[in-house]
Amino acid sequence: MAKTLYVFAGSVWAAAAELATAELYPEGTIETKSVNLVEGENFDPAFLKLNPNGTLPTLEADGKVYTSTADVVAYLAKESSTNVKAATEITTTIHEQKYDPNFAMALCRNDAELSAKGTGLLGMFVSRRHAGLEKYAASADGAQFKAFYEEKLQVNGGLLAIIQGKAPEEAKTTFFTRSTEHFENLKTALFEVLPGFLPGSGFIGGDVPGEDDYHVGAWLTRIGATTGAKTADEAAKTIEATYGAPAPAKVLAYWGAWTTRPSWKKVYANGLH
Ligand SMILES: N[C@@H](CCC(=O)N[C@@H](CS)C(=O)NCC(=O)O)C(=O)O
Ligand SMILES: *[C@@H]1O[C@H](CO)[C@@H](O)[C@H](O)[C@H]1NC(C)=O
Repeated sequence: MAKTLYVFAGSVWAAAAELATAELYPEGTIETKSVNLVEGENFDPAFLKLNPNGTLPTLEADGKVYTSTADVVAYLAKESSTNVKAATEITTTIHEQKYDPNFAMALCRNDAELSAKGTGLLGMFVSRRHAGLEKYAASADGAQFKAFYEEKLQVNGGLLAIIQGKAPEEAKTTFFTRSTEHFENLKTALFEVLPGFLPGSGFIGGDVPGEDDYHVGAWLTRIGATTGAKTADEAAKTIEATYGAPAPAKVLAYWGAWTTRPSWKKVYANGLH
């Protein structure tokens, strides 16, 4: 039966589902639809009716809707004709808030980072997303999601004010503190948590990726991108420069295992994200 996967080119967790799709299904088997997160299209009431959290990936299949990355990936694995190693607690770990790869992109630890990111993609993303939120919140069909919009407008508006230099000094300081903590958590993940569960070669799933690998591969690619890597080959250097130490051998081996696969090359053909 028809399956529609909702994705976006810059989305880290949609990429996990796209890696699974590219690994497990022949080209064209699964229809994908793009939901433009930059324009806040995930806040369209029509999309919120599908997924009340307004997040990607989302999968419609066989009359059901799968609304979290773990559920989408598990469904894709189960429905494929391939024997895929099921998800373990590793998937839960990599999705923990303290390792959030989206905040990895947004974090600013000081005025220099805030200024660089605020005038770059982050500033553009936060302001356009805000415009999208305001539009959908004001629409007739959006009335039923009032509480959802209010919360999103508050959080996104807070970040927008910081970027635009309109927030109270205290809000900015709190953001810098949270960012510094998050940066340290990401470093812990890369240097201690991942080496704790990664194999010396190949994948968590064995010779080929399993469910955990789709999640961890997408997470690691996003973290590589936040260190400034534009290609697979640059990541070892940019990770070392960002975190002040060479990436652990297991992380580099895992990076090599993923980035040489056709699925990874396909999903990240237009760049690491
Ligand atoms: N815990 C959720 C997180 C998914 C998520 O945060 N997706 C991002 C894209 S990578 C998203 O859709 N963000 C939309 C937003 O927060 O507005 C899951 O695993 O499905
Ligand atoms: C929305 O997100 C919350 C928190 O992550 C989760 O507990 C809930 O199950 C999600 N709802 C849907 C429909 O996915």
